[in-house]
Amino acid sequence: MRTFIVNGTVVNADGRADADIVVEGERIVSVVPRVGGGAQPGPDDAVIDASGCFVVPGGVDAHVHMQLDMGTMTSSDTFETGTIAAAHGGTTTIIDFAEQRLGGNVLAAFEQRMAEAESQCVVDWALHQVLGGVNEQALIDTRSLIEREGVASIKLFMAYPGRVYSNDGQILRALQMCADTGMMAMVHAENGLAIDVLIEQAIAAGNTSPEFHSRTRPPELEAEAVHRASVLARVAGNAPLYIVHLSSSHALREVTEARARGTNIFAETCPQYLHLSLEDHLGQGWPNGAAFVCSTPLRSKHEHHQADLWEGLRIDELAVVSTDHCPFCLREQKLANGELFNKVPNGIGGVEHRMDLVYQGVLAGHISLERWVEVCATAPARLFGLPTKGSLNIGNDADIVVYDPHKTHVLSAATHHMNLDHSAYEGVEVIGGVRTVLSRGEVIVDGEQFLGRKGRGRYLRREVSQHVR
Ligand code: DUC
Ligand code: ZN
Ligand code: ZN
Repeated sequence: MRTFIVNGTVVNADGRADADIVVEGERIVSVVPRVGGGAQPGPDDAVIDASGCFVVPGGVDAHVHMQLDMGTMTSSDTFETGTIAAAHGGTTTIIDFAEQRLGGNVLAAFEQRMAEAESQCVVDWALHQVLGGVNEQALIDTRSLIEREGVASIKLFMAYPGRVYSNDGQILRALQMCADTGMMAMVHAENGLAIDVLIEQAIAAGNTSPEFHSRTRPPELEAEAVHRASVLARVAGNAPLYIVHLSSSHALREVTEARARGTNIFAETCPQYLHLSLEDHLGQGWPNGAAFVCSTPLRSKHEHHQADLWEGLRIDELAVVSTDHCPFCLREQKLANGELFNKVPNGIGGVEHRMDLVYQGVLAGHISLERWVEVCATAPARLFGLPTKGSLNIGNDADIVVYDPHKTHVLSAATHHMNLDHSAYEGVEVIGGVRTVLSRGEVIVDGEQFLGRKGRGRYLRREVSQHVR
């Protein structure tokens, strides 16, 4: 059976057109401009009328943490609930992480994560490999994951000493492996050793409330780490480097300067840094202030970070918007370890709201419609080796979103689909919204109705980034 999506405006990263899309099985088989009459469905074909709507590629969220094991607790969305929420928000591909912990085995960590995700995802999914203990064996094993499992990216931490932290020597070795193989090195760029001193001093002074999470992670220590990572990447032979959850003007400036020097560096930001600020939880105290504890932290409204991040997206100094979706329920999880900012698990839930929140930037004139599609779908697909995702081209997977620019809704824990008892975006009004979502040709969301099935999502073996070779 074929499905025709008719009467909409098809938007890709490189332009828009009044066109109809024909889907056969799991693939897009034609995109037919309506100037020539459009596509003509037969009596047996399904027809989706997209009048008044944008027809865009399904979103690719390259940074999420479903059921992330933190030792004493696990992030609250399972792969099933998190991907259902993603689907409702127009995201049809997620990339999560397999995590090697300090002293752990990379291949065992990968197998375990595969087993957790495999039977649950409702949309297509892939994994990055976290290296939490870089050593010779870990690098040998990680290198083998490209061929074995189609894993083309790693993640390293410059924060969290004693946990997943890598020192500069370890980072250099991992980056040399990336320069050699083409694997993308994602880096959490914050100077963890300095941050730990500031945390210790804040606690000793009795400054324990939630906003001290942000105050002990100043933007200078993010920028310093971005700079150091970019230098190490160059010294390693210009390894492909991707800065995750970039949150500040200071860090963005370092990315811009590194690019000007020819560094192979890319960066993502997240909806929380575009829409929320330190002032959202200043003075809120417990428990509500804990909702905004995430790393990198939210920045002050008064320092122009948000305006700079939107501008960075517009001019492609920032390539991607991912969510870093990492939800924890407020009382049972965020507060489980007591009312101390440094004991609150880091993370905000947002996988469902990314497309809507970035679309608000189109309405505000920060970025174009095409750029919205690019940063939410096309660029992450290209950067992370998913050639059949992220654009509405003939032959690509039919991951398609019918997006209604006239819909309005209010974001709230009462209505979202994430397994999360609060929302960092509670009460935020958005214009625009998802109407219909297809994943590999199957309608999985129709209005408010979820029509997909647990386990239907497919594991995606990935290629080396299109930006590498
Ligand atoms: N970094 C992430 O990427 N996600 C959750 C917490 C963190 O520090
Ligand atoms: Zn991080
Ligand atoms: Zn993350």
